[in-house]
Amino acid sequence: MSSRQGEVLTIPNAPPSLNPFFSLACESMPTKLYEGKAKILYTTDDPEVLLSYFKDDATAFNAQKRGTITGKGEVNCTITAALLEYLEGQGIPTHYLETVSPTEMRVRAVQIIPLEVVVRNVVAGSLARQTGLPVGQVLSRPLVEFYYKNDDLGDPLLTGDRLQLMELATPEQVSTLQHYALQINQHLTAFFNRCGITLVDFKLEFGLDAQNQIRLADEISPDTCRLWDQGETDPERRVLDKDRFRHDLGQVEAAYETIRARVLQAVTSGAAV
Ligand code: AIR
Repeated sequence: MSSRQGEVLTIPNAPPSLNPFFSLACESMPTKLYEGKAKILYTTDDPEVLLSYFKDDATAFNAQKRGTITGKGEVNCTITAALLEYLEGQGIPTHYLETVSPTEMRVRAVQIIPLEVVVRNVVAGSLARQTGLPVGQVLSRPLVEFYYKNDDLGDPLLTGDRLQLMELATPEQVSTLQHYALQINQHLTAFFNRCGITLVDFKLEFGLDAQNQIRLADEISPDTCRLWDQGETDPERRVLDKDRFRHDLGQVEAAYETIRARVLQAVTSGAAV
């Protein structure tokens, strides 16, 4: 196939950092392994390493609402890298290896456990809707919830018995997930407090690496956390996360940018360590 002069050559299914100039140093052609709602995973030369590309695409309510948040890929890649590195430093095993472009990071290949682990410190979202508890009520202790990661079923909340019934993880793995989730909550709550932000709730995903070790995977970003500005009391103005997109509150990009700036400031000032 000949290419016309001036035409940009792109390799279908190759990650953005390799297009339009495909690296000859790369022994095997990277291929798209999995495309999710917010990220794409590509293979690399090393079977134990994948490339995770962060998209600007935004979805909510199990993809019933779709849109784009300009620059989100870059912002979420930066925030995720900073937070996963911070958590590694606190002794939490994660899949993060290194950032290779503004929207791409190398991660350890893990087999994702099909559970969404949600931790809540303050009443909001589905907890408020399903219990009638008032939004903003501080919980006396953090709540850890397990959801079945299955888009066709709408990611249902699992009871303890259903969790056992489904055999999505062994009882030992479930208690490790619970333990990590609470530890991560302590570290992230402290981190965000130093940024003047309340960590209301968040969702985590974990996977098993080649040695069968549980590692924190996926992302930690305003897409997956509820983050409220401690300097604002107004229930709409304080929102600095994906709820701005979900509920059409406007200023979505500005909110994500605020989180990036405060997270980076905390990291560079060393306040987070
Ligand atoms: N979450 C759950 N599924 C996808 C995501 N991102 C996150 C939300 C929120 C927390 O989990 O962003 O931070 C709880 O969500 P909800 O809707 O159950 O209240």
